[in-house]
Amino acid sequence: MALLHLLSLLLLEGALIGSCSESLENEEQPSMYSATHCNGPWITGLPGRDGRDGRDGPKGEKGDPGEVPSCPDRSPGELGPPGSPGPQGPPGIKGMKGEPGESHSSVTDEQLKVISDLQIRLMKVTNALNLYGTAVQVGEKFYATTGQSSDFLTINITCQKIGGTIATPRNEEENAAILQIVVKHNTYAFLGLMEGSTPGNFYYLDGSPVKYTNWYAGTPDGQGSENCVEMYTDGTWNDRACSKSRLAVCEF
Ligand code: MMA
Repeated sequence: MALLHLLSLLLLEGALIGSCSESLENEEQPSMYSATHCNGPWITGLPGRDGRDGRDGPKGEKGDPGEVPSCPDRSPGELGPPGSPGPQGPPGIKGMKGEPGESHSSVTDEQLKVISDLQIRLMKVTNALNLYGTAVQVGEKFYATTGQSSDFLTINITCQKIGGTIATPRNEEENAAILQIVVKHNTYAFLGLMEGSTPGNFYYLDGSPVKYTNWYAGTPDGQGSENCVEMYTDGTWNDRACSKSRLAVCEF
C-alpha cells in the first residue's frame, strides 16, 4: 500500500514538471494544450490561473428604439364624493299642451242640477219683471224701481237695503234702460252721480270722474248749488238739489 502511495506521488510530481516550464520565458502566453510547446510524454497538467481582463471594446452601434411598455389594466377606483351643485341653468322651452285632465270639481251632480234650475228660474223672473216694466235688463245689469219718490240720500239707502245701488248709467244703452222706467212712471229720477268741490265736475259715487254724460243743453248750471243729477223724461240730465224728491231707480 505504501508503495502505491509513493508511486502516485511521483506521478503527480512528474505531471507538474512536465508542464511548460519554458513558457515563463516566452512572451506569448502558450496554450495550455499546445502540442508545439508541450510535446512530450507528459500527463496534461492542471489549468492555469484566469488571465487579466482585456481592454474595453469599441462603442457599440445605437440600438433600435425599444417599445413603450403598455400600462397594465387598472380597475376603476371607488366613486368619489358628490360635487357641490352647479349654478341654475337657463329656463327650458315651453312644453306642449297636455291632455285635458279629469275634472276634480267638488261640485256634485246634484248641486249642478240646482244651479241649472236656479238659472232657469232667474231668467223667468227677469223676463216677468221686464214684461211689466218693473225691471229692465241691460247685459249683466238690470234696473228696477220701487215706484216711490224720495230725496237723494233716502234713495241710496233704499237701494242698498235690497242689495242694489242707485241707478248709474255708464253708457247710452244703460241710460235708455233707465229712461224706460222714468217714462213709464212719468216722473224724473235721481241718478248715481254727485258734483265735486269744483262746480260743474261730477263723479260716480265711488269717486271716479264720469265718463259718459247726457246733459240737457246749458246744464249743469247750478254753479255748485245743485249737487245731484236728475233724468228728464226725454233721458237728458239736469243738475238739481239733492233734497228734491225724485223717483228711486236702483240697479242690480
Ligand atoms: C230750471 C233749469 C234747471 C235748474 C232748475 C232749478 C226748471 O229748470 O235752469 O237747470 O236745475 O231750473 O230750479
